[in-house]
Formats: sequence, C-alpha cells, structure tokens
Amino acid sequence: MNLPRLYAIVDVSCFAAPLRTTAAIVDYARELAAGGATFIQYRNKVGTTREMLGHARELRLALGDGVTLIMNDRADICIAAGFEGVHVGQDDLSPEGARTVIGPSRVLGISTHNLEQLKEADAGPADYIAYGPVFPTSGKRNPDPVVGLEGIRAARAATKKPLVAIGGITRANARSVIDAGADSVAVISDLLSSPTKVAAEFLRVLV
Ligand code: TZP
Ligand code: MG
Repeated sequence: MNLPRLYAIVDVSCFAAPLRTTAAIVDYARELAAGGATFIQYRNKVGTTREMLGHARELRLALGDGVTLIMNDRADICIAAGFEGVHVGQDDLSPEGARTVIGPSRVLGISTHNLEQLKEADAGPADYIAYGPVFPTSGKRNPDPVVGLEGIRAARAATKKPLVAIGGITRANARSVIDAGADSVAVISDLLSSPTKVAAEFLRVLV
C-alpha cells in the first residue's frame, strides 16, 4: 500500500460536549478532505459504540471514494460502517484477530511505541506501522515515552512496512520527521484550528 504523506485523525475528544454532533464531526472531516487529506482516521475514546457507528456511517456517506477511512480500535465498527480499514493499539484486538475480522483486503494499521513492539508488528499482518510519540503530545492520555527523530530513524531501519510517525507533529516539524524516514505523519492537534488550510500546508511542506 502507498500511504499519503498526511494521515489526518478526527479525534472526537477534541469536540467539546455541545459541539460533539455528527454534523460537526462530518464537517470537520470534509474540511480536511477539502485541504487534500485522503487518509482519515476516526478516533473516539469517549463515546458509546452507538455513537461511533452513527458518526462513522455519516462520515462514510459524506466523504467520497477519494478518502480512505480508518476506524480506530474497532474492527467490528469498521465493517459495520463500510470503512476501508482499522487501526489497533497494543491493548486492542491483536493484528491477527483484527485481520480475521476485516479480511484480507481492508487496511490494517497498528500503533507501536518501542522497537520491540515495532519488530513484532513487522512480523505480523499489519499493512502499516505507526510509531511514537515522536514529540511530546497532548493528543493522548498517558502517552508512552517520546521516541524522537532518532526513534524514527531506528524504526525505519527495523521495518520495510509503511511507517507512520505520530505524536506532537506540526507543520513546523513534519518535514524533519519524513526526512528521518517516516512515510507519513499522523496529526490530531495541529489540524484543529483551520483544517482545510493546515492540511494543505502539511501537504505543501511534505511534497
Ligand atoms: N498515539 C501516539 S501520540 C497520539 C496517539 C494517538 C496522539 C497524537 O496527537 P497530536 O495532537 O498530533 O500530538
Ligand atoms: Mg486502540
């Protein structure tokens, strides 16, 4: 698979309670797509399964074929909403379990936070491997230790699978992360202020 340079994450935690509507979440994703984002993850650590499926179905309806949608954590909701893939972490379904649920054709990604986890993921069925946090982040509760650009270089040396860097990535540091060997940068916070404009800026600095 060929990952685009920007992997935009729509994190429902970033939408405060009265604004946490399906319409707001769909609009935000549309704005990302308008800026050129073609690979978008839906991440919901705060809502119910019903809410997740409701948001996900609307996202799939609203965004055209040009956008690949990845469901965080939940292979079942990925299938139910017609998403193109699922992203699992170290505490979710194993990559093998997730692959069993989604089948051979959908995209499978996994988060890893140290070289041991990365090597294990490299030997498994994931299509791409995320590694981080690269920099300090507020996008995750209890984040693992920061791996730095040195960590990305080490991860690059340890896998030939597409490598996604995550954690604290901004327009200002994204180029350095790609130069260290990542294929793509996953971003939550830096996109929030102005999704269309910022997504386009990421893609401009990452050509
Ligand atoms: N995994 C490692 S860091 C992170 C996740 C989900 C959050 C990234 O968010 P931000 O705001 O781009 O640092
Ligand atoms: Mg997870």
